[in-house]
Amino acid sequence: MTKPLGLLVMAYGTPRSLDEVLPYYTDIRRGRPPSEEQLNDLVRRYQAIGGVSPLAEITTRQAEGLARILNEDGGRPVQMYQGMKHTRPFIADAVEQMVKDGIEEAIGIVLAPHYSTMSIGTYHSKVRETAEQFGGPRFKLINEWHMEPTFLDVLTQRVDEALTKCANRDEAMVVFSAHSLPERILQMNDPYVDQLHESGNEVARRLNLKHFTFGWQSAGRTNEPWLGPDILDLLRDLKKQGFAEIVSCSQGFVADHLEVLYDIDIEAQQVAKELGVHLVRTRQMNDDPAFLKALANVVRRIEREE
Ligand code: FEC
Repeated sequence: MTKPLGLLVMAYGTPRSLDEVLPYYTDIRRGRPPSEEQLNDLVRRYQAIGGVSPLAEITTRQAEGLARILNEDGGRPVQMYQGMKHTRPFIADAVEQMVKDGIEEAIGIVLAPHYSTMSIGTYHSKVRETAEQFGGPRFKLINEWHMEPTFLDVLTQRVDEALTKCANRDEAMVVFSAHSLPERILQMNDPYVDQLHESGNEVARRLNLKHFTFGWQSAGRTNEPWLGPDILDLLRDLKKQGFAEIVSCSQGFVADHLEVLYDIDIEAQQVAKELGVHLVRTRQMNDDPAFLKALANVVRRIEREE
């Protein structure tokens, strides 16, 4: 019998209660605890979205749904493991468990579409480091999947659906956004910005959009410059340009979580309200079967590659 293929599904991770916010935030900051003010601000944001983020639960549904599709498509069976970047089960825990279970070959996919050395690259370093430490498994790691045609089908449908909520869809502006990163990635030949443009441009082409642009959201609270324009400034600028309806497509994320439920649904909506702008957000992918099928296509394709 063929041995199952290990499937490591990786995601950001989220605190499961407000008590876990401090260790989580400390991990994000690579071991440096946040100041009391920073911690209180983050706790306040979690409280504003109901106390905890739905991310953990959604990640589990996505990972289980993806594994189910792969185990029913007639291809090599998979054994799925979840590995989080900043909470338990950590990526290292998952890799260690794979070794204990005798998994020899595995594929790793991160639940984020675009590659940056500072995002997907750091998940991959952790996988490689731990696989080396435990002597396996042999991994094929997926760098990016933002141009997978079936993923773009769902993304296009989501933007189209949001546009139907606008009074005048032809005059609405679509803003494609992703998590901001420190501007220094621009000196590192990093593909992140180009990839965000590639998938956004393709959706715009498919929908024949008259008005679309790119912005950045959720920048970190550090002293160095981050990629801009920030989505809040962009909203103000677009209002000045005369746009009364704006669709926000957070295409860098695939789940409802803090960066969407707070940064867009609360913070950006507040700015839109002050400006008198109608802001419509596209629905996130979550566990939409069409989205999970798109991920399954990506996994099978990389499996076939030499
Ligand atoms: O719902 C939740 O609880 C978790 C939401 C969440 C997601 C997420 C995704 C990404 N991040 C990325 C980069 C950075 C960089 C820093 C940074 C900081 C935070 C903080 C929180 C947070 N991130 Fe995050 N991120 C999420 C949550 N992120 C909370 C800390 C407080 C704050 O700044 O708001 C800055 C680190 C530093 O201080 O040095 C950089 C990127 C993604 C998208 C790719 C991915 O999902 O991995 C890139 C979801």
